[in-house]
Amino acid sequence: MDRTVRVLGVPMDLGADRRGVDMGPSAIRYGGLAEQLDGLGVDCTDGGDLAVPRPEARDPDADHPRGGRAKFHRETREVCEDVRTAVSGTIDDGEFPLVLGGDHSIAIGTVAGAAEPDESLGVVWFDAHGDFNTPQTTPSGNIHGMSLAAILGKESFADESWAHTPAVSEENVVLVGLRNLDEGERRLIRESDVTAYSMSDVDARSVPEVVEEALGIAADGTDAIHVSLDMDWLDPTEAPGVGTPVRGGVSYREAHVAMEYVAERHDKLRSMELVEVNPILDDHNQTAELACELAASAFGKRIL
Ligand code: B3U
Ligand code: MN
Ligand code: MN
Repeated sequence: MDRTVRVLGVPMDLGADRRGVDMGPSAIRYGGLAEQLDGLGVDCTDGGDLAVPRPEARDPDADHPRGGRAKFHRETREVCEDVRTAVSGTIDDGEFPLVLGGDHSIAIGTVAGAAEPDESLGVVWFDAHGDFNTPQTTPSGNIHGMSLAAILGKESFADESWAHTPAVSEENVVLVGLRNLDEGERRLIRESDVTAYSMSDVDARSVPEVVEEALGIAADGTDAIHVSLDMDWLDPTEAPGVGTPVRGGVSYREAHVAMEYVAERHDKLRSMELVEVNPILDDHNQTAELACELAASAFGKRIL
């Protein structure tokens, strides 16, 4: 890859219930991200970590101003606005933003930054969960379970300019690997124009087939694509260090093959994020190291 990668850490844990995901950026760096990319000959700079308020110092103020529940709504907006600025600034400088979470609420900022200036952006969202709850449907009030619905301006998010990204249209959004949906988000996904591949689809077909199709849908008629990789997409035997593990995820090899397909699309890939690594729940930093390996595959590492 000829572009310089700029790593941006977002130690965000306001969007999830379990503490520890704020240490994700450090764990991923410690897991060898720069070394992996250097080994590939990819230039890599580190933009450091953005500031995130500590949840203990704030009132979760769970009410969403337009109805429903969304904990730390104001703080999440502030952090996501900073993420947006950092990501769009990186792109303006001709570099590739690789964002390290943090919980998945940060994607609201990453996608907004990647979508500037006013171009169309396709999104592939690798996740066990739909992240398609809204303040109206959420069972938890946690924004990491609502981030994709926020990006698409669903329900209470409709008029929120910090969250809703009109440059992303549902026809170019693809969820891959679903196996845990709440009833309300399930309905919203089915009513929407996003494409959603559950693990049943992956079983019936194959990871290469589904991922190739997913990337094609995201790339179809768009100017660029963003890849959002929630590490709970993988099976917990491979990635135990995540806040909400769900059995029945993809294997180590399948995840690598998927990222190799992402690398094939490098001409269109504008940004990527690795989220939900929780070192407190991890086994010897295994999940963070795997995240680094997967990033290397996404940037063109091959076995032969
Ligand atoms: N769907 C649940 C749980 C959840 C979503 N994303 C994660 N967990 N990581 C919720 O709280 O919305
Ligand atoms: Mn997620
Ligand atoms: Mn998830």
